[in-house]
Amino acid sequence: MRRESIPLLDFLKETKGSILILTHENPDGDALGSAMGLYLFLKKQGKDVTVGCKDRVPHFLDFIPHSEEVISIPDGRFYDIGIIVDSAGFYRAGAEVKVAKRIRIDHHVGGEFYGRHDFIDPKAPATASLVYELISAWDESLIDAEIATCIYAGLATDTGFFRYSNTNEYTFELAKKLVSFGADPNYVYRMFAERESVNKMKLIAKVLETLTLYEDGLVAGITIFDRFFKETGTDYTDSEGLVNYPRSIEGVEVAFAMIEKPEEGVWKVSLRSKLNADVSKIAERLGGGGHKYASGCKIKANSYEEALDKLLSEIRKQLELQKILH
Ligand SMILES: [Mn+2]
Repeated sequence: MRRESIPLLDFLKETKGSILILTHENPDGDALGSAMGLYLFLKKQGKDVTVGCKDRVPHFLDFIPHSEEVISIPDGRFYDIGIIVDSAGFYRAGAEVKVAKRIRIDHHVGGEFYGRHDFIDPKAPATASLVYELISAWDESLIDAEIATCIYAGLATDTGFFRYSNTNEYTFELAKKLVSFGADPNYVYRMFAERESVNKMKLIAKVLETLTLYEDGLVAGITIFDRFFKETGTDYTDSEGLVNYPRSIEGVEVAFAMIEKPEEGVWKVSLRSKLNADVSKIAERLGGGGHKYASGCKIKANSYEEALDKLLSEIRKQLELQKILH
């Protein structure tokens, strides 16, 4: 992508302040890859930089170079600058942090804006691609194999390993550059996708039992009850990506996964669209957000049935608005 200038670049070059890079809670590959790529690069530039996350690094992302250096927030320390990546706002960190200046690097539509140093482009295939733009415009020669691996992990996971609709000529151009800097596509894929536990397979079996179709097969959903984790010896992080099962069914336009979070008293919902439906609109009406093809929200309800009803009626409304459902 061609840009006139990136105000954040000049700001970071100048600053001598302490920097805290944050990901959203329950980080995915793009959030952690973006944060770690930026962190490693800023360290090489001699900046005072820390990277933090509310949750521990999940097993499927622990291959990301130096991810063991991620600190747990809130940490009580005061930072001059806070940079949150791959998030619609600082609220997505899921914990209070003390920062004097807030900055956002992201590719979500909408969200909170903190000023001219935000670096946001909803057309970017991943937040990691924005981090790449920033650091390559600064000093491409500092991009080593570890930094390239972080960025590649973000790009590959957010594009479904180059299968989703955000995969285009630019995505491959960037991937090519990252491979030339030392990222290994097969390594990243094996580490991310082929280190599942037997317990996770047992979880998938239970979850697929809940698979239900609605609206004559245009909508498909799965439910992950909290007891499933206990029964199979898995945890919340094992629910990542399961929404792709209902999405993969022929004729399905909107897929969802409802995940019970009893400690928060909510149902966490992941929404996916295959072709035309804009699931970000559904998530926004339920207090969440995201992209046209991938969004999420949390639904507070007194029962599972009530949460499901709320969700299904918003999905139906969106399909009607877009004339996908008549
Ligand atoms: Mn992302």
